[in-house]
Amino acid sequence: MRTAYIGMGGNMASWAGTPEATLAAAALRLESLGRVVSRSSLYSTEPVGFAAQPRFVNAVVALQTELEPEELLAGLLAVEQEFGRNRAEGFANGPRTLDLDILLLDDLKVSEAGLEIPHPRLAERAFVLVPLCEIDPLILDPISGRTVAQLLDSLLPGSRGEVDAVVQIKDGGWRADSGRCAAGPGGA
Ligand code: PH2
Ligand code: MG
Ligand code: MG
Repeated sequence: MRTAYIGMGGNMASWAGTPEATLAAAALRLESLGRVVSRSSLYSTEPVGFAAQPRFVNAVVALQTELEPEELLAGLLAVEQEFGRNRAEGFANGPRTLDLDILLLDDLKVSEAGLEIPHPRLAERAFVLVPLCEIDPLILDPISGRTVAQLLDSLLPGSRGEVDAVVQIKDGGWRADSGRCAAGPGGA
């Protein structure tokens, strides 16, 4: 059994409703691929890579799974499609109903056509590091050997409590427990 950290994002409505509702419904569908053992908060985030689009809603979930990396990827792509993701119409960094990315899978390193683990842009993106850090600041990136808290600190030195680009959405319906990343936005 491995633990996968799955990055979730979206900024267009799907049949399930708003991006918040889409992420909530998609998190339930992820139970078909394993067991969702923790969820970050939902975050409203500034678009990265292509600015002229609505803000994203992002979150990270921890998924315990027996699936091999390729099977997990296939399962995630199928859930994306279920929620109306159309890769033929979309473009890199553009608007989408649902994006599901494998950020980390234990300490595995995978480099294949169409599948790279850890996610190649993990260390550059506050919209994944903030929610990862909320789940557990000590999660290790097997490439750099650094924790997600250290990666976030390098990205946003000295400003982790005041990141406009990544804003926690206070929503009791999505997540039961509270954040554990003391230095992160919304943390204690
Ligand atoms: N995903 C991208 C590109 N840019 N920006 C935000 N804020 N959130 C995302 O999930 C996101 C993005 C490509 O996958
Ligand atoms: Mg992505
Ligand atoms: Mg993706």
